[in-house]
Amino acid sequence: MTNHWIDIKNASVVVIMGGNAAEAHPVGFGWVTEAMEHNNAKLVVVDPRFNRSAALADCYAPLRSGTDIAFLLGLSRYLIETKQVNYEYVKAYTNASYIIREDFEFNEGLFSGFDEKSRTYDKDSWYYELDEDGYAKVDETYEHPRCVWNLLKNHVDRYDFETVSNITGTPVEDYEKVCALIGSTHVHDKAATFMYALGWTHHTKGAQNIRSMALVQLLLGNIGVLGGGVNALRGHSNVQGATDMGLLCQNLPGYLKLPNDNDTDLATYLDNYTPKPLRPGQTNYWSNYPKFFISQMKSFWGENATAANNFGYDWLPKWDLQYDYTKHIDMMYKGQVNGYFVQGVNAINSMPNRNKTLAALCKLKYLVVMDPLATETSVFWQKAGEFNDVQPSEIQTQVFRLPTTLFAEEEGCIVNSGRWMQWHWKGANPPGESKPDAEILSGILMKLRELYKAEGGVLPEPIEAVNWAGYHNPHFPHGEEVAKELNGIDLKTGKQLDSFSQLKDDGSTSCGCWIYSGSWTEAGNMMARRDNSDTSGKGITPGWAFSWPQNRRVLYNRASCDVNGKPWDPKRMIVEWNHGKWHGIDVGDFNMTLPPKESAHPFIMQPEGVGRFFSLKMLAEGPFPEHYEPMETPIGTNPLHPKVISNPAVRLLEGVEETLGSHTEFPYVCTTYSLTEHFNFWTIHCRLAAISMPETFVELDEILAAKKGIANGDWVKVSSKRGSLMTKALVTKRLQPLKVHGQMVHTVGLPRHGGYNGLTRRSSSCNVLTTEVGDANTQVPEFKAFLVDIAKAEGV
Ligand SMILES: Nc1nc2c(c(=O)[nH]1)N[C@H]1C(S)=C(S)[C@@H](COP(=O)(O)OP(=O)(O)OC[C@H]3O[C@@H](n4cnc5c(=O)[nH]c(N)nc54)[C@H](O)[C@@H]3O)O[C@H]1N2
Ligand SMILES: Nc1nc2c(c(=O)[nH]1)N[C@H]1C(S)=C(S)[C@@H](COP(=O)(O)OP(=O)(O)OC[C@H]3O[C@@H](n4cnc5c(=O)[nH]c(N)nc54)[C@H](O)[C@@H]3O)O[C@H]1N2
Ligand SMILES: [Mo]
Repeated sequence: MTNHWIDIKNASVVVIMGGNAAEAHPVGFGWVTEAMEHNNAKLVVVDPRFNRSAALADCYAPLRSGTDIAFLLGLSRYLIETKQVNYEYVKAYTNASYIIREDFEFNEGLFSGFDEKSRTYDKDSWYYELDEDGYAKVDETYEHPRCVWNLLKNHVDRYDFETVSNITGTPVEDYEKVCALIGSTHVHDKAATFMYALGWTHHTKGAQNIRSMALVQLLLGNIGVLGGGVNALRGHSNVQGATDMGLLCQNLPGYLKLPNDNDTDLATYLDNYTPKPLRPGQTNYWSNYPKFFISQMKSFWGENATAANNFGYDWLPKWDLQYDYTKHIDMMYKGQVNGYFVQGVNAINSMPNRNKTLAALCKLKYLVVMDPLATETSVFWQKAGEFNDVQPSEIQTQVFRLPTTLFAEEEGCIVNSGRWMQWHWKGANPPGESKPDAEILSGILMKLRELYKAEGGVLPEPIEAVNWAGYHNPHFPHGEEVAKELNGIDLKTGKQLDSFSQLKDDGSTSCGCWIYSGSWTEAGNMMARRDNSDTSGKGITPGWAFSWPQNRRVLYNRASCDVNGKPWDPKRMIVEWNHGKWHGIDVGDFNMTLPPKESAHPFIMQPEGVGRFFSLKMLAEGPFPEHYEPMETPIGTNPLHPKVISNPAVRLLEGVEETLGSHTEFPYVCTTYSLTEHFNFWTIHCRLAAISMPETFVELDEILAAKKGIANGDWVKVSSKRGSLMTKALVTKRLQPLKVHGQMVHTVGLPRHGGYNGLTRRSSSCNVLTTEVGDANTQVPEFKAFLVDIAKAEGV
């Protein structure tokens, strides 16, 4: 979240789109009802299903799953057309006036630089026109035909109300109401917040869904202000922390990059990831990259990292391919992988195309499952016979089950969606022989070192050099020790650092994760603070826990006031310039020693300091979002450009295209979602949760049910090109067929529920049906829009 949970109470309009906070974030949703009760806020919900969030909404609009970009680009067009734009904000704080290169083009659904064979873009033309000093050219008059504002206007112009409704199925009356409510926040004294999660990310254009919303928020001047922002609601309790810590295969902690094959040496690597300013006088905060990175290397390798050995750079693995989940399952499936560590994931239930995952696990030599529960993955062989002729006894994969503790059975820090690092204490002792993950992994490292010492082997250096010396017990580093290391230390004085502004690139500071700097200083554990005083009444509680970065609660907050430092809305003051000084209720997201004009570039992580309507080379499929159909489309065409139907830059692993179904065979859209009564697949092991929602089901609308002769409670078979499952029908008014491109499109819904190893009724997870094709940037699978058929099951 750019903002944080409590801040939602400051919103004038709350938009829940691409998520279902009332069910999946029921505690945080309390701040939505707070805004409605005490701030007269309006709640807008846009979702294919009339869900529990919709039940409380002032305005609900249905849309076809996978069409949010058309919806939001149409909204952008409406805002520009009706002049409901925060022009002062757009002028001062966005790249609207920047000029784009002459060779940039968009035609018939494709941007310039597309290579059909590799399904990738050469992105050179998606860039600013530069002057002789390397700075981006701007045209403050907005007359230049290639300034971003004119390109944006042109790009969204195609998305008029009828076109949008024709693609999304949203009735025009509903669409107009949503547009008017959101548009009402373009004035200085109103703000809208957008709350989203999987309804936007689980698509082949997930990242562009979120970009489309960011465009709307920039047009309205809603970023960096109280009650506004771009607010991703995170899933597992510490998934924010896991992402911060470099969970993704190409990241290092603190959103630094894991080097790839092209980063041949340290100097090249630092040069590739340290941006140069794109306008004069910019903060360009990533210019500090070398300080963050070298300090991280000191934390990784300790005294073994020296200037002479490039601070251990050469010991880091260099990636050649994106080894995300679907890629490595595909490699296993093709027999290219020996062993697989599954730590805190239930791959069989949660990951796409279950039958392929099952087949892949059968090809391993060994599988290690680290989990407190006996998950379906840890007994995968029991199901393997279901879809092929392999008998469980023929499967050679050796399985090791290492029972771990659960997060509540150890102390540590959990980072919530609002970036708060909250320390927690052990709630209970773990049962049986379970061990904390850190103890298991350290045990493996110690054993590997022993083996290398005794037997030798290739590439011993990283195993030998990794810095474990500081831990009291190298077999089990404690949470406190790791937290202090992540905060960072001045190696000359041995003192904890106060902030990442003290980091150096000469090896004299050590810091595991620069954004966490300040969380454990000489004054102690800032994450354990529990003072909830809110003196401003605006939900800013600096004495509660630690909010990265720098205990800042609202990111980009320089944008809450104008170029001269005067708050756009006095009631929404976060920082202001007063009597020759900055004052504020939050830590300023800029250098507070600079006068207003010199700090008037709030997006300090961008080398040009402004928000981007045109996102340059950031994303795989284009610098502007564009509507593409889901890979499995119920209408078989793209009404905007029939030649480019789905995302052209999607990665298609070998053989996957044949696993995609067509609308003639599988006519219904299927979407999958969470239930309040269960947490993913763990709580099927919990008796009370199992009683409250004992079995899975499929939701379908009354018209489709009548057409198929299906009554409420009937057993039905749901099938996709990849597999099928049996479940019970729940016939509901919550789903309605939508009129799309001249036809009625029906959506069916499957909850994330099921499994055969817990206490609920045995069933297959919805992932028997899903496809592994994913977002072109993140590879997150298209779990929310794929095609199925449904039929009454006879004789059950
Ligand atoms: N009780 C409970 N809480 C949970 C979880 C749980 O299992 N149970 N899971 C946790 C996890 S890991 C996560 S990631 C979060 C998930 O949190 P959410 O993303 O809020 O959860 P979902 O139910 O997957 O999906 C949200 C909504 O997206 C809608 N949707 C589907 N397709 C589209 C689309 O194309 N456009 C739009 N606008 N909406 C669409 C669905 O109908 C659904 O109502 O929840 C977390 N919280
Ligand atoms: N079709 C479809 N598929 C989906 C989704 C969807 O909406 N639709 N949602 C996706 C999303 S957002 C997510 S996050 C994934 C979730 O996918 P998973 O993460 O596979 O799902 P969980 O059931 O939450 O499994 C987490 C496991 O971690 C274990 N665990 C808990 N604490 C600890 C610990 O301290 N250490 C270790 N080692 N293990 C621990 C739990 O016992 C549990 O088995 O599913 C994805 N799959
Ligand atoms: Mo999640």
